[in-house]
Amino acid sequence: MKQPRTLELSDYLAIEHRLGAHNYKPLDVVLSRGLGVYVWDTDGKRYLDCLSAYSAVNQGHCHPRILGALVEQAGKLTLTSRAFRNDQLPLFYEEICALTGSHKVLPMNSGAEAVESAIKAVRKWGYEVKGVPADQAEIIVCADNFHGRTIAIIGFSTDPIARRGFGPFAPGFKVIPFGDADALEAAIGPNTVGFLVEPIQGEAGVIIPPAGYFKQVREICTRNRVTLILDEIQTGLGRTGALLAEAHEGIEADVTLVGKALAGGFYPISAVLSNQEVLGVLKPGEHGSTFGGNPLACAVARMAMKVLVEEGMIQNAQAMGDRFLAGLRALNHAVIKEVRGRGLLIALELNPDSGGARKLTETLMAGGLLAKETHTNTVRFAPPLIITEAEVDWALEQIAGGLGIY
Ligand code: IF1
Repeated sequence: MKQPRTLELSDYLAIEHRLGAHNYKPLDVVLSRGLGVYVWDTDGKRYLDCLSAYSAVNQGHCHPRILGALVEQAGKLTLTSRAFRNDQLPLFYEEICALTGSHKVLPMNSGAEAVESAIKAVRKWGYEVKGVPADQAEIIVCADNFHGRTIAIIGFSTDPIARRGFGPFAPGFKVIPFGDADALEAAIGPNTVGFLVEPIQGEAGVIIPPAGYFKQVREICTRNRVTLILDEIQTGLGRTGALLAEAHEGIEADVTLVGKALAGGFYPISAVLSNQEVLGVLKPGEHGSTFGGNPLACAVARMAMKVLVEEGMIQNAQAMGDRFLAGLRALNHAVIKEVRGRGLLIALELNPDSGGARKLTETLMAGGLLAKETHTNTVRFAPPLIITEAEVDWALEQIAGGLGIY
């Protein structure tokens, strides 16, 4: 049997540098295996994963029950297109609606596709139900948003790096500050059809809104007949210690977007969750996707949702998140500017003169903990929701040690 090529770290880096587009600056670690909260590099070194693939591996790497569902379905039927029906999609619909209290589902693949699909559906709802004049629909978004990388989405990003060189952009979006309900009220006009917002701004650095903000947002949107679209692609599926982050705010969105951990890191699947009034505007032939709602994605997602609930991951995320946050706040180190978080979506913001978040992530990597900086001074900690007390305590020791170098 052909022996696997044994490459040195430098070989992997050189090939990637030579042949791959340089649209990321990853840490120089080459991973080859993952299980639970751990991943291993090609030299067999173990790391505690504190990124969870940007919250797409909430259930832990290679969860055996989800793997089993993937293997079983992959041997039966993987893709039919939506020209025909399959036996997994209706069951996925039933189970995700029961879990989230939704009444209609549009299955897509990536998070950005779910966001784009929601924009299309809400615009069409605006024209056909709310009575907005053709092509005049407006959607309000927040500064420092992150909703994906497509042209329409980066068109309303306020991050110059995400926008530079990609214009021209799509019209019909208005930007307001996050956390300011008065700004939302003032921005709404007769053609406003939706307010698209993350319950907690992830990429912006885990920005938690002021208490009561979303209660005000809910009332303003209802009163002005503006659909509240919550992007829970990163905050959803247990990440913040509740199934959906909206639960912490005591509100319900009109449209909820989920993705990432929906299939436990095994397969891209996302969904637009809403009701007949909004998703009922989509008629045959008006929207679609080759892989959207395929039986393999649906079978894997069904098991991913099942283990999330059955194995108490959501409750564990709340308990371990409280422990992680309390531990970081106890560090009380001069280099720390702020600790923010909810559940296991946590950010450590360092003071500008600290040497930078990237340096901390490189120090942590040397000690066997993988985390990612967001912008210059913030490190995000988002381990799989199955992390134990002992593993949280070990992570806190590593972080304290890493900060001690300053
Ligand atoms: C990258 C982080 C960024 C998201 C929210 C939609 C999407 C995402 C709230 C789009 C995706 C990923 C994309 C990845 C890095 C990561 C990320 F916040 F999670 F860290 F960029 F902000 N809504 N987030 O977070 O979903 O199309 O990627 O499936 O693009 O670098 P996608």
